[in-house]
Amino acid sequence: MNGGESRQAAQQLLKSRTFTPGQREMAQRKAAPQIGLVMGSESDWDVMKHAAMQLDGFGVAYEARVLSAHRMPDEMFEYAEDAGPRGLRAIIAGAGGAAHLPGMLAAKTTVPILGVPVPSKYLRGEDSLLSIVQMPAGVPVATFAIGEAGAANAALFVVALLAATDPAMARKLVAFRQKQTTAARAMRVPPES
Ligand code: RP5
Repeated sequence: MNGGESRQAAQQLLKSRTFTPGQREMAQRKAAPQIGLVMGSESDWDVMKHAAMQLDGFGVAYEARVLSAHRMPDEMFEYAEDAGPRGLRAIIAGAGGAAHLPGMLAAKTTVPILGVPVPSKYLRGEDSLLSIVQMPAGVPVATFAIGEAGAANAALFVVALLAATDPAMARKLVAFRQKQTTAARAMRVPPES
């Protein structure tokens, strides 16, 4: 069964069965990913899993896969071309070094691309950052911080995009921010304790 067929099967299952809320969320996630989470290598996962964790926390349906721009160019273009027709709302793309994956995806789709610079061995990700952020005018890639913070924030940015048309998601995002505010207000440093 290919990806399209398995999604169709999951959608059929969704229509034909009664679910508990948890089961429905799980089935919806399998049925229709809203977000693509792609990266140039499995070695990027340690960073990119921070995006996955945020998407999981907000119950956003996503698919995660390796898509190497220079080792899998044909698959990369196919993925970008199919992204819109498949209903992906955004693609978070992480890459390290000469990080052309986000820009090349952006070249082949108008689905918003969010680039995450992955730390590299010799230049600590400064190469990745400059490769991703310096897109010539006309084909944008929204670029985030190097590493885990960038991955997490790319996912949170996706949540904010979805929240614009999804009130339940908007409420979750407000609660998430409020939790951080509460935690910050409770912070104490040695002179006060
Ligand atoms: C890039 O090269 C990947 O995004 C990764 O950050 C980097 C190293 O890849 P591996 O040699 O670990 O596969 O394409």
